[in-house]
Amino acid sequence: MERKTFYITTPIYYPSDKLHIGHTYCTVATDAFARYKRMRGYDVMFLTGTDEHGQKIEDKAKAKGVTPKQFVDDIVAGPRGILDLWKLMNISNDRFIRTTDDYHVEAIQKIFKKMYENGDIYKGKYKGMYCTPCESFWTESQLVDGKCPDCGREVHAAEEEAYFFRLSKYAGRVRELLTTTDFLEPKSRVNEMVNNFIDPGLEDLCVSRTSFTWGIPVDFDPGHVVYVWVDALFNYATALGYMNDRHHDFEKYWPADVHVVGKEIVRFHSIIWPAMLMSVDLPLPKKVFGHGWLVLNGEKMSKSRGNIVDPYLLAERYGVDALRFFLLRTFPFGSDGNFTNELLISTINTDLANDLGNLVSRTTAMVLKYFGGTLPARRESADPDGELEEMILALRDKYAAAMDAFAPQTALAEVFRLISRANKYIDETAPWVLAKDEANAARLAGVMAHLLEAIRVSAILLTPFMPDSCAKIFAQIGAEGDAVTWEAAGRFGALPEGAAVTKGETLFPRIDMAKELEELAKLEQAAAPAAPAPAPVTIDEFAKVKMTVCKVLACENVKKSEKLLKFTLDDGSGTPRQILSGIAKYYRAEDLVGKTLVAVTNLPPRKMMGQESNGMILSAEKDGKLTLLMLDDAIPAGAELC
Ligand code: ME8
Repeated sequence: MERKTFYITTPIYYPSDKLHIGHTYCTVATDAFARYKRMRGYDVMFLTGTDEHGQKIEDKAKAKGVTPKQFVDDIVAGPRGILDLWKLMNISNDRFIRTTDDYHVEAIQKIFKKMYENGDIYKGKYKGMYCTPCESFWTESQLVDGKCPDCGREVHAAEEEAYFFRLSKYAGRVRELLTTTDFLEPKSRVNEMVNNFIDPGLEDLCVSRTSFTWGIPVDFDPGHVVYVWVDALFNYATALGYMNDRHHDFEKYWPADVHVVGKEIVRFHSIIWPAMLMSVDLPLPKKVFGHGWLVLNGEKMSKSRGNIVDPYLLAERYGVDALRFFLLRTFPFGSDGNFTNELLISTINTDLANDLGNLVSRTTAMVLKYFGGTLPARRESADPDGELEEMILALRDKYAAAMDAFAPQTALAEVFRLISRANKYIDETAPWVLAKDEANAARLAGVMAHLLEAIRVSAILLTPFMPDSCAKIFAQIGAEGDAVTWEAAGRFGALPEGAAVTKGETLFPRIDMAKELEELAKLEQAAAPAAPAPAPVTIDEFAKVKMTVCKVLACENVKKSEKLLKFTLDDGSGTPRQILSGIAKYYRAEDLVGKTLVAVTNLPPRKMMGQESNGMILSAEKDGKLTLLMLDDAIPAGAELC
């Protein structure tokens, strides 16, 4: 019988910068889904790749003094590039497409022509606002606070002769697809698409550019290059051989079972992509799943914001499997998740070192100590074996339901419920007590067998997440062949009699949190881009700041504020000046009376904790330590700094 196919894709990544942990999240998740489906016997095609055209790449290459192709070659295939990263992260993609590959370029030209010939692409003039980083045109009404609604960055006015795709023609069919089927998930994203984009009116989409050249040329109209999103989206079809002879799997795998994409590109995948497929008369993908972002302090990671986390650094420090696991265990896939180093380390320590690692090392150590590594055939059951057995038997279906719903976090939570239960089972059955009396040998063997089964089934189900570590676990408990299949994850007692347990290396060493956080902070600081040099000020600008010598007449703490001190100052004008300053942590109010300080005295008044402050007292700060600027008491109040 022919195996059922499963075609799954990640987005194709922009090789404009090195990839960060957010990109890794998307690819690792897709990899876990692909491995899960393979384990279930599907014939899987897992595609990823790179999206190499567009103005952004052309600009960056120019700035670096290389050709766009040289630029992308380095980021895709160079040392520590995208291909290296996926190898490091143990990504099991079956194919990798680069949109600069010849076959893709030719196919896109044919597809563009096909849509032109069927009347869905026509020539017109484009006027609008363009976001270069997103390669997106926007109308004024779509902008948010005058900025790109996707990334929040500056846009600029652009006008050019261009080809348009009749997106408006497909609005009704796309709306129906989104609202009456499970095409787009999670469901919350459907409302966003319908309310924000479809119902306000879908305008035809500008699908060619003349303002730059780094793209696929429209072969029947030189000077125009194909809009990068048309070029990019069709990768999912060309990579299988659509409109080209390089590959021959289109019939076999199309339509895609799922496109896994980040939430900001759901619009392209759930509106523009199905509309273009309708235009060329191809079956639609079965699903688009829009996952959330990994954020740092609430902000999306991006190199331009300087807040990226380097997957190479993390994988090298903690191991690839621990990183893969952390990403999918910690954050619900459909929502945003806040990445912190603390969370990463505590997840590794709690789940992997304490729970899983301990279960494996305690169990294997006991089987070795009590039985020399091989359990005797005579085994006895007693409480609480039944409960553990039931949990083991029920786990596979729960896990499958979660994985089929693209909820890896839930699937992992189920596995870890069993792992915790198994650890508790050790305490309840107290094997070290049983071991004291030879008469308990059969019962002790029964306990060990239950533990080994809990480990075996857990490791099968954890394999899509941590392939290498699970292979090591199988080796330690002597599980192989039929005992480690999906089918065997649904059975109790699949570990063959006579299986040999061996002692292995520590799977997940515990990390000293405090020491590690300090180390990481140092490494991140060393890797951080140097702060840009402050913009120079002219002498005239500097002269605008009025700095006056002041004597402290009175000083007290501001009620209900831990930070603020209230100063009454003699600034030489004859009228006392009130300034509030956030230095209560560093000075006692009474110690400052009579001191000679410097204040900026031409700032506009501002209210702090309901009280007016007229200026700013100068102090010096280094490494978190703050010192007021105090002058010789001989300098009179009202003297100006110059
Ligand atoms: O969008 N958290 O490429 P891309 C989670 N070339 N996911 C993140 C993320 C984060 N912090 N940062 C990025 C493109 N991603 C297009 C795709 S497909 C035909 C063309 C995800 O390199 C992002 O959401 O900017 C997207 O799904 C993927 O990485 C690629 O982003």
